[in-house]
Amino acid sequence: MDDRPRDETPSPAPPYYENPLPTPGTLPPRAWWGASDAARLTLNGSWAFRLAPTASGTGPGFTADDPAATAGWDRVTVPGHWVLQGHGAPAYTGVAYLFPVDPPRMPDENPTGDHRREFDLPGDWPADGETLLRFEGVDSCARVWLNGTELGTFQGSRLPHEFAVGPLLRRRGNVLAVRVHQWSAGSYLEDQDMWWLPGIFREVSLLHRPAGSPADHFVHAGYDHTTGEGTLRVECDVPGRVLVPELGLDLACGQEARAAVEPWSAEVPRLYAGELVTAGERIPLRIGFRTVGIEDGLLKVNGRRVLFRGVNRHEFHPETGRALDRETMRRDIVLMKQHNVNAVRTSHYPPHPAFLDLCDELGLWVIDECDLETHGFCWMPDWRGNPVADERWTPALVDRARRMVERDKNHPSVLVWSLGNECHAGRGLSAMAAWIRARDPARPVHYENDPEYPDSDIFSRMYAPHEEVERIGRREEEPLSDPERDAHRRSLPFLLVEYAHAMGNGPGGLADYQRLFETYERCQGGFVWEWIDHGLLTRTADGREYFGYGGDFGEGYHDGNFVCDGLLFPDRTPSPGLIEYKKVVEPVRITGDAAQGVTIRNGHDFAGTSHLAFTWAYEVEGRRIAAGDLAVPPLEPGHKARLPLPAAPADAPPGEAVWTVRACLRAGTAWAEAGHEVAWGQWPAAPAPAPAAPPGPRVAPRRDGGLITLGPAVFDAGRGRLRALGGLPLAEGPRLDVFRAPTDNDIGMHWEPGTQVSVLWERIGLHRVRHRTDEVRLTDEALTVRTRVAPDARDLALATTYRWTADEEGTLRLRVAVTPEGDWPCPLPRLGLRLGLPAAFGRVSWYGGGPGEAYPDTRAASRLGRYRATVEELQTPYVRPQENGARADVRWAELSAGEATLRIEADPEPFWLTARRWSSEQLDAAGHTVDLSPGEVVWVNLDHAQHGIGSQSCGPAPLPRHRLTAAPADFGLAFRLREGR
Ligand code: IPT
Repeated sequence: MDDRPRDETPSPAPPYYENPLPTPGTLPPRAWWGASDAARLTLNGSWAFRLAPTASGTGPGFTADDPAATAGWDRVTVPGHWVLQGHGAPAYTGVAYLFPVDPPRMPDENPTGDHRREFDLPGDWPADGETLLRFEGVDSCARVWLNGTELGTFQGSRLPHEFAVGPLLRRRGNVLAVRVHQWSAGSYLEDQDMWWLPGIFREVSLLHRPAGSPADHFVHAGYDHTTGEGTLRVECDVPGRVLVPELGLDLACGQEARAAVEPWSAEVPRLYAGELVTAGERIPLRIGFRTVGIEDGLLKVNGRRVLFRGVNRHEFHPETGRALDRETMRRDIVLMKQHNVNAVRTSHYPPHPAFLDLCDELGLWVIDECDLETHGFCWMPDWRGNPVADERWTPALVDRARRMVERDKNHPSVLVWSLGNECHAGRGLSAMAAWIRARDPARPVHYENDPEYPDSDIFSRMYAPHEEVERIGRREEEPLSDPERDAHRRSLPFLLVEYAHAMGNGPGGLADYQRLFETYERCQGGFVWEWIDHGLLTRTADGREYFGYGGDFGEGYHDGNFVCDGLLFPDRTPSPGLIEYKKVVEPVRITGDAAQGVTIRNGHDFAGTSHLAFTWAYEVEGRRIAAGDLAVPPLEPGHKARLPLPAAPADAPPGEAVWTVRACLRAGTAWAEAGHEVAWGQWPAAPAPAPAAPPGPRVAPRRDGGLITLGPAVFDAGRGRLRALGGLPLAEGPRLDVFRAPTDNDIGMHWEPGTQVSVLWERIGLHRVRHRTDEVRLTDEALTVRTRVAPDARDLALATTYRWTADEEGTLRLRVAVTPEGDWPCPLPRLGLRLGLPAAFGRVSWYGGGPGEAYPDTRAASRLGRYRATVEELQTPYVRPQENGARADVRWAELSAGEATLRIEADPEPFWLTARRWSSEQLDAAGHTVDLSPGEVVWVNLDHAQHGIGSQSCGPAPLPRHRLTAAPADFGLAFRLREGR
């Protein structure tokens, strides 16, 4: 028993890393500016480093200039994370804290990295003025010494911190020592769904502040859409002048000027170069005139409702984690612009400040989000202990809001401040919102996670199903119990701040959401979750590369591949999801029909169409027969035009004909070359042609010992399975297949409504169905094989009849009839045939949907054409292997090996084509891409139907019309083997 007199032993003050209060010592936050004429010195580079298991560190002091202080230390690169440089390991959890929840305390195990760097000042470093030491981002808590003197400590990983260091600096031999703790009180505020990655992961620099230079400045640049005038006022703490030569402006700080300007928008990111001239420093300004606000229940920029075609972006690189170089930041924005993305939410922390410069320059709407998430408290009753509801944390929360707003306030791209993510509700959030509104009344505030939205100017939801979004669009959402709160929420514009969870194959249902955004003005679009898979580049023992996810780094507790849910693969190759998104959100809609010509609708909010060149093409069976330019009159935003198309070419060959009209950039931009395709439309040029000529005279099947021959085909007589076609032995003859390697969306999340289909598939045993042959019947016309396909332990079955016929030209035809028996409790993954070809059949060409993968609710980008690919190229390398690679609407496909070609034709229903060098079961068993290796067989799936993809890995299941319900079905295919080219 503890019998110490409690009253007499005051509990010791918490160590700084467990103290949630912002520490004195750092300077007040201020705007970030990339360049000025004041001197700077980067301290990035190679630093001495040692890792200790606890917060007290190990070994002798390292803070002063003892040359032996770092004897035996290792080195790390700053910016960087030590766990990605051979010290300790990264760890991934989605919601859970990786330490016991007892705020603000931390366990003894608190990996602590001592960093030390020596430096000299450049010879011309000014002797006057002040010098600041600036950290752009340290995860999660730092204690800093310069030349043996402690400067202070700080928390707030994705936020800048500065110290005044002038008097401590020496010309030569400075020693900067930084102790970084992985865990701190601040970690309770940083429970974002991402890798836990400690370290000095953004720049460290010395900034000279000349006498008479400003501590801060605030550019206010508005736009009055009724007059076309911009207003400009720059606040500054020292006297100075603001010059904008292009506008002939020369005004004093604090003074307001008006001038006719071109406004800034994400679509037309017009920036004016200016300069803030003070006695001590000239600071370049990049001024974008724009006004944002909520008006008539809508979020408007420059007087117009805007539609967000957004993505949630984490900062991520597969080798350097959250330490990103400028090229990578630019690459992200270029890829976004090329894929018609116009908005970014900086989930869930302010990005590297240079990213926002690039958003200003290249044009993206930004929701800048504070470095705040306390999601892990959701597992305590009523979110007990949640820091946002505990006023001891309020100063830390306001400090974070302040550091974000002050740093980023001068970016025209930043439209909205977001308080943070997934913190539920609490007064701390209100304190943040109040501080922000007082400091910057010119931008709306967003917060999603309090259902009553007391602090938000936007009604915002994540992963809401389509029907809920539609209800909100109609302003018919379920009322809140408090009428005042309800009235407030009802008055707000609506955003899906996260939707369409892009984990693995998917997301499905994008086009169905987009229809709602384009129907209901209150629904102002959304932000796909998320931009990039956070897979870490990893190697097998024998050196093969793959992307690792949760659990691959020895973590005891982890959330697996939930960290790989982006539109880009970790190496920044676009996934099919991004290609689909590009099509779904294209800012120009091109539709048409054979009779009426083409309709072009400009869906931009600000831009006209004169930057686009339109072309038409007339294609027959995927071959271009005629093409030309289409003169489209300039269209204002929201306007449309209907235009005639030329007469169909008289000499066109017979066959299926389509019009394809494309809109491409006329001239190169900062993010794409001239000719880059922005939008397209395609439609039949004539009613579908009559079905092909009826098959020629049929040949009769013959029984020949244990075999049956039918024209070019040989079957085994016992089971009626196709063995060979025209001399080509099949590894496996076509038979019914309803299994697919569950996608992440099939596996789903237990908290989502509706049962996860993969669980049902597994329970039923769809991955190991049995085939029973009930009858093999020969008639003069056909070979008919009646079978029953059924899983073990159930009375469910698919009665399946194969009817084979052949004609004298050597074409083998198959008609399949499927009738479900029993009560199927789940949709079928797929319904079609699987066959196995020898491994040499590695080249594929097809006429159908392409070039990329498509499924019933991810097929907007699939365009009818003639395509070719190798079997390898048909694979989509999802970080966790799963069903992938289907091509939609296939009319015919040819698989070739040397001189031999197997042609498969729709007869008449188009089919889904999939080919891979492993079976669906092998695909299912693989955990990583390196677990798959080519076998002796090319497995081909020819599907009559596929189940939709949906977004149930965090969101709704496929919509009912994309479900593949077990029901009677009937489909046909024709096969022919050709030797020689
Ligand atoms: C939502 C989070 O905001 C986001 O950070 C990420 O975790 C995403 O989900 C899923 O990948 S929260 C969700 C559990 C509703």
